[in-house]
Amino acid sequence: MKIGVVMGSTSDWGVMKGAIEILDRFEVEHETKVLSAHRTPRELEEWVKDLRERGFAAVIAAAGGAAHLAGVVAAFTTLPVIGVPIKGSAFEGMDSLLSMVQMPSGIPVAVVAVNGAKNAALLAIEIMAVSDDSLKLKMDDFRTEQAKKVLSSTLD
Ligand code: RP5
Repeated sequence: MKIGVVMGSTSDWGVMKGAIEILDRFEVEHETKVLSAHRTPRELEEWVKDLRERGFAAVIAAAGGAAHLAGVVAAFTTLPVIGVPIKGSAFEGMDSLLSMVQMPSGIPVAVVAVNGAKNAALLAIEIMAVSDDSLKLKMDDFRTEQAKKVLSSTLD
């Protein structure tokens, strides 16, 4: 199974690299695209429509401003869609957050924090791990390692 990662602009890449790092760390296959709900709506539909048939488990969609991308992706697939609101130059990312999180009933988008690319990848992996025991073990190791870091941390 694979994870799709789509972002509205190359300007989102600086944040979205964080998701790719996590997917690589867990050795999860992924396909990354720059496609926009506004600027390339037809190409976006074309990419999304057969993701399930192509073996994808979930889609991460990142956008800033009037961030319709995740909602539009969700309109074209019944795969789980995880939205990453990107912090733009206005409103500290609140505009993107509200655009993604306030999806009308019937077409869900799971939304992580503003610029929360890493959590989006972790959530996507957790979705895959429901039916993948080796991935579940990797997630357990990740959590253990994270806890160890906290417990061994010191203050200056
Ligand atoms: C959104 O508009 C993109 O996702 C990006 O976060 C924002 C700004 O895009 P650019 O003007 O930098 O291409 O569609």
